[in-house]
Amino acid sequence: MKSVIVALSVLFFASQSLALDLLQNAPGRQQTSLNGQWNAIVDPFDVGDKRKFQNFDGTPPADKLQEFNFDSAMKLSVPGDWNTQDDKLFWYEGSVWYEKSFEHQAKPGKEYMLYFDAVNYLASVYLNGTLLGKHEGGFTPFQFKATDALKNGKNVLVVKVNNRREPDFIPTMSTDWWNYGGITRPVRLIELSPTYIQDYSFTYKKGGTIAVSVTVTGESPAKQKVDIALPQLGISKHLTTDASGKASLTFKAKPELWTPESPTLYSASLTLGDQTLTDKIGFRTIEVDGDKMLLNGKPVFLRGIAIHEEKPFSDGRAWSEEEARVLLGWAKELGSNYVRFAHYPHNENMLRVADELGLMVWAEIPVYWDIQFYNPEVLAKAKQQFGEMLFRDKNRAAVILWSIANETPNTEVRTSFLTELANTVRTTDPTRLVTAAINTQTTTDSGRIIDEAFAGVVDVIGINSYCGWYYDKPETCAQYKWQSAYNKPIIISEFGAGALQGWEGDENTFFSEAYQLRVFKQNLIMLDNMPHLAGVSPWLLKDFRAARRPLAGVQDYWNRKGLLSDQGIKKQVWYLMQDWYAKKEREHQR
Ligand code: GCB
Repeated sequence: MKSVIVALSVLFFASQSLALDLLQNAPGRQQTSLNGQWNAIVDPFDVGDKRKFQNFDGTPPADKLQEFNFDSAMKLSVPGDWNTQDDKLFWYEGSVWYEKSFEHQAKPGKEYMLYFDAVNYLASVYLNGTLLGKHEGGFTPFQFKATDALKNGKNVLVVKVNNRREPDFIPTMSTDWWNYGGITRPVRLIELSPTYIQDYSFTYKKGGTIAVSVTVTGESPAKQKVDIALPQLGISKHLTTDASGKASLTFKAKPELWTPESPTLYSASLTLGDQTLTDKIGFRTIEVDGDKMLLNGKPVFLRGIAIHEEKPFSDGRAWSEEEARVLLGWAKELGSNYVRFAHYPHNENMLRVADELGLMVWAEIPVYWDIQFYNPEVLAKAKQQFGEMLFRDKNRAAVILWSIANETPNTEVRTSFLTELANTVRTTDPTRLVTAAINTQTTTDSGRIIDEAFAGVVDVIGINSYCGWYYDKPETCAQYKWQSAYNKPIIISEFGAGALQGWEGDENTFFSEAYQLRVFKQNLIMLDNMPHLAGVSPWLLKDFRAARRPLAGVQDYWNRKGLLSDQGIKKQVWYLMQDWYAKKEREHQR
């Protein structure tokens, strides 16, 4: 009887996996780019909604005053945040109507999908006057079928974007990063055959097997033949989809495994009729054994750096491959084998370049500080955002850690919310580790004890620790004694101090480079003595825009905790970290 009850309760409480019908590998599809200059009308009072000022199809507005006229409106670049494109919009939080016309000739028998890599935060999409759909969440992709609304000849696409903060949003009212609004990532009109490959995944399993799964969708998904090839491995397989369009296969293979030192990626192709999708796939395993993280079965120490998705040499949202190469190139130069993509899903280029450069990735959604943990709708939003990120990035070997939260309060309602989220993530992707950045330890005279229940929920414990900056003298950090109630790997997911690059001042002067250096030196002694330590990601690569950081002449609305200035200039602390990572690498090789 007992076992039956257990089985039933498991069934009852089992978290559902996050299934989505997004397109896998959007950049690799046949498409027309809708990037470029768009017309834009700033609408702080949401007059556009109420007055129905536009027919959204290019015909003149019914409003005889024609106050809302796209033709004479300002222009904004897409992709791009609006805040750094026009001084007047620097602080703006509200609605902007975007409009773009484009020519289109439908090819016989083809389907078309409008795919947005990300819009922050709410988006309503109208094509030739038809509302295709709405999306919530600022950092993940979404798509709408466009075939029926498209016309041959001129088409008018209108997107209402709103980035106003609300209590039940993720993130919520307060964050320590800039609330950049706009169509911040590419917009694609993707061309599909009536029956097409919607999704696929490649997973490597311990002992030398590769599992491939494919989902075909559209007109007739059943009994479709899909050819899979990994030519460098001499592998070519044929799959046939079942009644629901799914097919999977497991086979033996001996790929060279992906590591930071040798990030081997294999060309993969999936062919359905005359359509072929290609990708580059790395194979590796990641697991935890006691307090060690094992990459391909071997202990690995994560030498990392936290990164915000901002342009390398200025403020503004980054989105391009070129920018990803600069940001991640710096991480490599520092001696990193790992990056923490704070505090939201970064653009797909960041993941693909990390795959290529051999940087293990901590990926997270903006469950940041105190969101509405009691609100089931907010839990649903967290699952949706996680699902969209996980779906997009599941084929990236670089991603080893899914982070579900950053610095959340130690309350029962938060722990049950995050436990549910952790279970959902594990059910959806059992091949990676779940983590979170935690900052609620028990403080004693001599240090800190990691003992809260939530640390028991994650596979790897992230700890944000600001000894020497927000509390305690730097010298006390070196004396810290850390203890953990859990025999699990710990990553110091943040530590740091602010400094204005080039600012004169001695090591007792807050915001001088010398003070920042002093804080880092003492923290590195702490880290050298820390039990269970499996990695670190100091806060952070580069100074970034933050509305919470007003100090005139020093911060000027920049968070100054970068190892690099807002223009990418190295601070003294950069070289200290670089030396420490070189030392860690040598220790690890021994
Ligand atoms: C933190 C947060 C991070 C902030 C940082 C800071 O603990 O996780 O988002 O930017 O501290 O600079 O205070």
